[in-house]
Amino acid sequence: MTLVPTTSHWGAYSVQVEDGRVTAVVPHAADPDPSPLLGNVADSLHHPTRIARPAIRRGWLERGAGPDHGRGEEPFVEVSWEEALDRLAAELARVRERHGNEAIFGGSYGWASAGRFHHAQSQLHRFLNLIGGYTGSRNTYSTGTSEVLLPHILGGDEQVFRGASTWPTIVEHTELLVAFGGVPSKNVFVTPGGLTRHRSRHFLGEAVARGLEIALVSPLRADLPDEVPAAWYAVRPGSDVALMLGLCHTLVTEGLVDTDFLHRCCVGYEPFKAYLQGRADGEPKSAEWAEVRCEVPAASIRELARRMATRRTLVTVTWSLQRTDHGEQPVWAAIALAALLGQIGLPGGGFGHGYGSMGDIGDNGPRLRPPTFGQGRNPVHTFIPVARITDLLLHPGELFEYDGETHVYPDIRLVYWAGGNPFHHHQDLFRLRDALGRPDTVVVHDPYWTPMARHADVVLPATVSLERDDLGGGRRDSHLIAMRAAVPPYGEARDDHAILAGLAERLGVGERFTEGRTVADWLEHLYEDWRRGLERRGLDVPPFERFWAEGGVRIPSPDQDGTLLGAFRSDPSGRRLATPSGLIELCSETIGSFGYAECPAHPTWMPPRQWSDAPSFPLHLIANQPSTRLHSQLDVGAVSRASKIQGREPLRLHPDDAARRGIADGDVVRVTSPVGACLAGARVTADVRPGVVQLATGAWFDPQHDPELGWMCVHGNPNVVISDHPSSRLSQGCAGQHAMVEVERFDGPVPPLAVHAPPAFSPFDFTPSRPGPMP
Ligand code: PGD
Repeated sequence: MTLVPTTSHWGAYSVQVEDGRVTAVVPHAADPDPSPLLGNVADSLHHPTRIARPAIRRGWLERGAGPDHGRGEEPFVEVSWEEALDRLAAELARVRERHGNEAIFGGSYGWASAGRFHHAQSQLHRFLNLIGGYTGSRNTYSTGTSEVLLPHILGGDEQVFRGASTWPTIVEHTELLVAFGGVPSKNVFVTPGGLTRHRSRHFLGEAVARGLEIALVSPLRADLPDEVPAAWYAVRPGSDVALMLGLCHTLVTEGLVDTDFLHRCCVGYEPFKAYLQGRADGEPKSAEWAEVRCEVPAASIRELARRMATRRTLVTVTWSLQRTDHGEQPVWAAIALAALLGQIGLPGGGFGHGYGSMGDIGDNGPRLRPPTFGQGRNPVHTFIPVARITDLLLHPGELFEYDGETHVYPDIRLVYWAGGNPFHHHQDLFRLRDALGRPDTVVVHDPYWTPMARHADVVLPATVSLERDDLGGGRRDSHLIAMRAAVPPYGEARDDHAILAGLAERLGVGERFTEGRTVADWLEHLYEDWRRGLERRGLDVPPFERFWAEGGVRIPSPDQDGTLLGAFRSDPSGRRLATPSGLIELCSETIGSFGYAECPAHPTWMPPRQWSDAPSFPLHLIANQPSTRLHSQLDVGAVSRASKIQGREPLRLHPDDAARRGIADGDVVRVTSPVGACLAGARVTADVRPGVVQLATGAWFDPQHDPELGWMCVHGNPNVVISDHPSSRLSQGCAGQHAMVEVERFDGPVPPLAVHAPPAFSPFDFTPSRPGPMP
């Protein structure tokens, strides 16, 4: 049996192929804990929702480019590659000439697939840069709020994202892990670009075996593996900051604060302390004060604070906590809490961000950049914070604030997306749908008829990783994998590189785009470049030919350990942080000077805006990452489909909430909020605290109209019921994690899913008399 190696965001593996079909998926030999998501690979490869041929929305062909609310509803016309690329090249030329490159939105956010060369966004950005640039996007949906906050208070984000205590250090030193958001094991399989050895669950088990105590602070027990013992603090969603402040207040009033650390390494303790004591607002942030907001008993809060002060304690916050209204606050308040304890920079102590949010956080693999494909430079400077996509399309010319500055939304005429699915990642999806009616043209490359592809005008079928040669590895990966094409491309699918090379050729930049190299030449070039870089650091890897023949290479770098803030801690004036004070900023004059009421100068409790939707919408919805797929990827795969209830995404709710509404396990339910409605399948469980429901992201958006109930997603995409409001004006980060909702049993006939089948196609008469957006 021949095994063909490859890698993915959920890990490295090999496939066995017979007659062009994958018959077995075998995890990488070095992976001690392979991802269950590997089970989605085989049957999604040739699923009917693969895009077989280039397709153009019929209305775009008939009526030409222009604002059109037919997107997402009209049939497609399948066309030849020549036809599709000629028309698209002409449309790109038209938009550039009439409106300038600023009118092209090419941010194209999304995870696409692993593979250093065939990375969809890198390919697209290189192409757009060569034709004069594009309006881009900044930051990520993952950590967009922290990415803007952390430079102000720690001088950057590297210290926490990749420089915090590694798992082996935690095993050795940490006595108490206070995990806000837990350490959800479903996420640790995933790392952008891949992680060959999944070891965090193993390390967590080892730490517990050595006596690590865990305080799980989350409304969901599943945020820590079942087998890991923990004291469960089932907070009300969105109230962690109140709990953190209650802990800080206890430390202050009971004299448990490390004043030496605060004076040596931090600024802003005094104003923060004054806030804790309620000097300005008359409300001391005591444990009793916190109890009212987070619903954890005051006595438990006090007891936890005392335990934290007497042990090596690591305070961690998952990324989901900053994906909320006022999402800066839980991160900043946790840093303040860790600073009060005086353990920042100590091995296994202080603050961590994202353990359990991503596989490589805490991993001690090599800190070496994998081979990288150059994108060039974007001559256009207009941008949006990534989660402002709908506002961008709806409000051209309007001002927006971001990180202390004011910018203008440009007038977008052409939206170009490759490797992302905004109808998965964005919020208030019916508003997004409306906004996507505004530009002249929407272009999508994707292997699948995702909801985004269905809302495009020009849809170009991309290959998946198993259909192309590439190099793969994540940013802390122990291996670089020779990803070999295992099966021929589906239908007429082409690599993103080949698609863009075809467009580049038509627009006169073909040679500059490809640099005259074939894909094989590029892979060898990127690898050899990387190899020379390693050589300069005294690290030896084999030449390309051997690497390719052997299916990959183990990167010969010692595992990394330690914490980047350790050096700062021992010499704060010599190893200044890149903050205005050179120290950790518990109070930031810079942030205060921006005057954002929703993000003041120090960590502050503010009730999440959606809480005011109660009592009409009394249940807290948590819309977190799924355990059965990566985001919306391979939603049609076996593992993802097997988890659905009557074909709907499962919604977990507490038995008391279910009983009150007459809902039984397995029922189809309707979820409503002030923003929208969706169907889901009820899963009744006591692992969710009362008053909370959980519905993972990633079920493909399936908008259908009911004559009585109006529009809803019949599949269970939670982003239909979550408002499109940023975390704050500071970061403008995605706040998609939470909403207030009501849930009721759905007694009507359950509508069939449309989105797991291809869209409608229509013939088209291409005689020259027909209009169409050709110049
Ligand atoms: P994916 O489903 O990974 O979601 O959002 P993102 O858009 O990244 O989309 C990737 C798309 O790329 C898929 O359609 C896939 O088919 C396509 N693709 C894969 N490989 C290729 C390729 O080689 N070429 C091309 N052209 N296409 C390819 C993720 C985003 O969602 C993220 S990162 C986070 S953290 C957010 N999380 C939340 C959340 O917690 N709660 C809510 N409510 N919403 C969220 N949205 C965000």
